Amino acid sequence: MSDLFPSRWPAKHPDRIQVYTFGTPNGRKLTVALEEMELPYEVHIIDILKGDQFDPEYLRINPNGKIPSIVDPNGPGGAPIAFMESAAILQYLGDKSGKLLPTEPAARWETIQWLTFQVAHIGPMLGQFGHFFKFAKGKTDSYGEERYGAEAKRLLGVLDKRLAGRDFLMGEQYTVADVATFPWIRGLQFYEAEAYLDYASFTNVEPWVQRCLARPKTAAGYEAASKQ
Ligand SMILES: N[C@@H](CCC(=O)N[C@@H](CS)C(=O)NCC(=O)O)C(=O)O
Repeated sequence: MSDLFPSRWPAKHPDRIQVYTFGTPNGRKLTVALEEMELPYEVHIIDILKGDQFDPEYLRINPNGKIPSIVDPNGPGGAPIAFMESAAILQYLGDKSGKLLPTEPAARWETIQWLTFQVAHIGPMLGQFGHFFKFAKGKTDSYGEERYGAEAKRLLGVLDKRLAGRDFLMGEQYTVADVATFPWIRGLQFYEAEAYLDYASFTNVEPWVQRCLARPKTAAGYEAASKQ
């Protein structure tokens, strides 16, 4: 068995990709991708509300103390590999499976561009917005909510424009860019922020979220990040 596996979360199926995650938007991406890619995997719940992400055993595979992470016992050259950062992992899994990441160079780079847009903008800005809008309510003045709310709306506008006339971010093809992004938009329900952000006015966005979730493997993967 690979000594990369954190011993606190033993693998029942050490031959499968081990996923360390939690039921948040970032946490759901990998299980959605793994279902769609039909790669065998095993989920370990890292309870970030209880501080599991700071366990030294977990920090060995994710020095940044965040979910998600993976250990693939059968990495490049057949050697085990552990790594963090969902965009890197999604590209790795795309290459490994030959699915959700176009191989034609122009389409591949455009997909990576939208994937990067998610990790650089959608995640950090909507995450900060959710913090100030839901969790810090009454603890600060309205500055944070207004600043990140304005940026969240601007980003929803960028997505809305991109999705006009397209089924998915890359058009007809469902890719890792969709997998990374739609859980964040779905997460606005959890923040109860739809009215504040005037979400309904971004008319191309919710139909796209529904198209993603209508895919049986995506729906299964979306739930899998909260089940051990
Ligand atoms: N850029 C990272 C972001 C990961 C991230 O922010 N994860 C959050 C959950 S959505 C986390 O682990 N938070 C725990 C903490 O901040 O202590 C990725 O895409 O993997």
